[in-house]
Amino acid sequence: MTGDGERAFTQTLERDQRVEPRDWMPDGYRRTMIRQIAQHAHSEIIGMQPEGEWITRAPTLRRKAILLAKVQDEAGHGLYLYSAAETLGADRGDLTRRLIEGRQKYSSIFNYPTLTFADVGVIGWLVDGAAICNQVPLCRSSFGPYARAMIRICKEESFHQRQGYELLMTMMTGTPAQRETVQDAVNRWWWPSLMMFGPPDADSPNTAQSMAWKIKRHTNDELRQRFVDMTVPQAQALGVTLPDGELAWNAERGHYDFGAPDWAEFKRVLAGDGPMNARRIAHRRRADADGAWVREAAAAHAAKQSRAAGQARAAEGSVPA
Ligand code: BYC
Repeated sequence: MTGDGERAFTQTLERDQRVEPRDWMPDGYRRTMIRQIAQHAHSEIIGMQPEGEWITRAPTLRRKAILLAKVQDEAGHGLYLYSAAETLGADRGDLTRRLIEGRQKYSSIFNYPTLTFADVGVIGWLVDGAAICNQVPLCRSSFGPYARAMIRICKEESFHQRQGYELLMTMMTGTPAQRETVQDAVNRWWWPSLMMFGPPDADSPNTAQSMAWKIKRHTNDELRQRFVDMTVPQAQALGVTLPDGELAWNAERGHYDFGAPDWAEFKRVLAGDGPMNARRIAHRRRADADGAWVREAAAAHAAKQSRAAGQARAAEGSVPA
C-alpha cells in the first residue's frame, strides 16, 4: 500500500499536481508542511501586534479604517492557515501552545517596535512587499490547501502593500519632518525585511528538501534578490534612500548587488532575544488566556448541538414503519 502511495505521491509532484490531505505522503513531507504552515499562521497572528498598536492613534478616520481592515485581514490569514494545518492532522490548540511556549517560530520581522505612524506605511510597503515576493510562488506550492489559501492571501497582501506605499507617498509630499520620519522608518525596517526571506541558501537546512518536494519554488536568496530588484525603483520613486552603501546595479548580472544583513542579529532574534520578542509572546499568551472562556463555550454549544442531533436521529430510527 505504501509502495502504491509513494508512487502516486511522486507522480503527483512530477506532473506538477497538488498533494491533497487524504493522499499518502511521506512523514517528513507532512512534518515539514505542518512546520511551515504553523510558522506562517503564527506570523500572521503575531503580525497583527506591531501595526495594531497604532489603530487607536491613526491620524485620520480614513487611515484608521484602512488600518483596521488590514489588521483584520491578517487575522483571517492566520485562520485559513491554521485550518490548512488541521487538514494534516495538526491540532490548533496544540500549535498555539507550541507558539506561546517558544517551541515554534514566527517571522523574525515582528520582533521590532513600531515607533511612529510612518512604520505602518513602511510595514505595508516593505514587509508586505517581501511577503508577496515570498508568497506568490507559494500559490504553486505542492500541498493543495496551502497553495489555495495563498491565492486569497496574496490578493489581500497586494492591497496591504499599496496602502503602505500610498501612505508613504502622502508623507513624502508633506513637511520636512514627515519626510525624515519616513526615512528613519525605512532605515530601521530595511535590513529586517531582507531577513524575512530566511538564512542564506548555504545556511538553510530545509531548502533543498522543500524544493525537491515542490513546497518551495525558489531558494531564500533568489527571492531576496527579487525583492531588492523590485524595491529599489520604488524607493527612488518615493524619494527615500535604502540604508545600504553596497547597493548598486550590476549590468553583468542584470540585478542589484547589495550588502549582507547582520545574520548574527537574525540568529539572536530567532533565539528569542530580539527587541520585542518577550512583549509579543506575553501579549499572545494573555490573549489566549482571555479567550479561553469563548473556546469553552463554543465547544459546549457544539457538544449540545451534536447530542441533540443524535437524539433526533435515534427518535427517527425508533418510529415504526
Ligand atoms: N523568521 O531552512 P530555512 C505577513 C526559520 S506574515 C523566523 O531556510 P524554510 C504579515 C525556518 O522556519 C508572512 N524564522 O527554512 C503579517 C527554519 O526553522 P526550523 C510570513 C525563520 O522553512 C502581518 C530555520 O529558520 N511569511 O506577511 O525552508 C503583518 C531555517 O530556515 C525565518 C511566511 O511565513 C524568519 N525570517 O524557509 C504584515 C512565509 N527564516 O527548521 C505582514 C512562509 C527562516 O528551525 N514560510 N526561519 O523550524 C516560508 O516561505 C519559509 O518557511 C521561509 C524559511 C522562507 C521563511
